[in-house]
Amino acid sequence: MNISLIGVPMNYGCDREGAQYGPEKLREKKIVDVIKKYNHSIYDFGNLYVPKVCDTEKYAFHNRMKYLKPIVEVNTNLAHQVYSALAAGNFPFVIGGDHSLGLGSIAGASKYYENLAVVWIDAHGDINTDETSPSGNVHGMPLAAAMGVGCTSLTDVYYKGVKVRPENVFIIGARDLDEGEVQLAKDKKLNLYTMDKVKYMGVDGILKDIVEKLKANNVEAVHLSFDMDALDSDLVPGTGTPVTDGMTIDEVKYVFKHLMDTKLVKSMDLVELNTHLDKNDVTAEVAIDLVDWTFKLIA
Ligand code: Z70
Ligand code: MN
Ligand code: MN
Ligand code: MN
Repeated sequence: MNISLIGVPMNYGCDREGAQYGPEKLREKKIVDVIKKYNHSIYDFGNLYVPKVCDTEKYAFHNRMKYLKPIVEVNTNLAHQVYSALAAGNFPFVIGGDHSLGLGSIAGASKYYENLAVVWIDAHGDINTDETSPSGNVHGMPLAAAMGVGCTSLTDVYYKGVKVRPENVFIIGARDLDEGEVQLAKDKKLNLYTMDKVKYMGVDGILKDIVEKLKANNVEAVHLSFDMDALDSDLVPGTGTPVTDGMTIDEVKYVFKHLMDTKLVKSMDLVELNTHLDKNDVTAEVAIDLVDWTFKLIA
């Protein structure tokens, strides 16, 4: 497989120091060599340009969304990089950076694929809007925006309109949802596999459900978006908002394996590694281990 590696050194979406150094840390940990081990051709496109904006300008662009302008700019460029990579027959692998980059990666993938699904593995839903967000942090909003819900400045990134239909949205591992997110998930009938549901149905049970729905919905491609905080807080000190009662590394690997087995996964994000919060690089090492596993699975 030809892999396009795209770094997004951005922390405007989480408003926390440290998330912007994810790409640098993963390259230091030899992410390129790890992927190459499995006979992939990897093209490292480096990091996207992230404009500098002072924190005094946090709300200069919108009164309820922090750093809106640079987030939209970076994501528009990311979307086009992802689209171009797919058009060239490559697998775009986007490394963050905070999860606001989901806006761009989904927009790029959905421009290329008519009937895209998104599998979002995360302790959070990231389906807030500027109206429901308790924080104003845009990394809590990208998946709502991708469904066409929320402020047009986010929903219209790269091109106007809905990027992914709600029935094609699958959230796995959620256990820290805001009130507005619970409501939206209900209203849109999202495929929401909270941690409670994962425990109740088992990882096999939810995978069976997801694979069936991907087939029933005639899904053409899956964009896999992995937030490090899906893992249990004990495993990932180096992420902005660790949450207890999360997934184990083996559970994540098992989910990845069965998703890759569908042959539908055509693009992926790995986000929310925070190098400032990390302890002795344990979270970075976990990320590298998951990258190793992922690219061993991809034919
Ligand atoms: C909260 C919000 C979030 C990641 C925190 C938190 C969202 N729902 N996402 N950490 N990765 O502010 O919208
Ligand atoms: Mn997230
Ligand atoms: Mn999260
Ligand atoms: Mn608005």
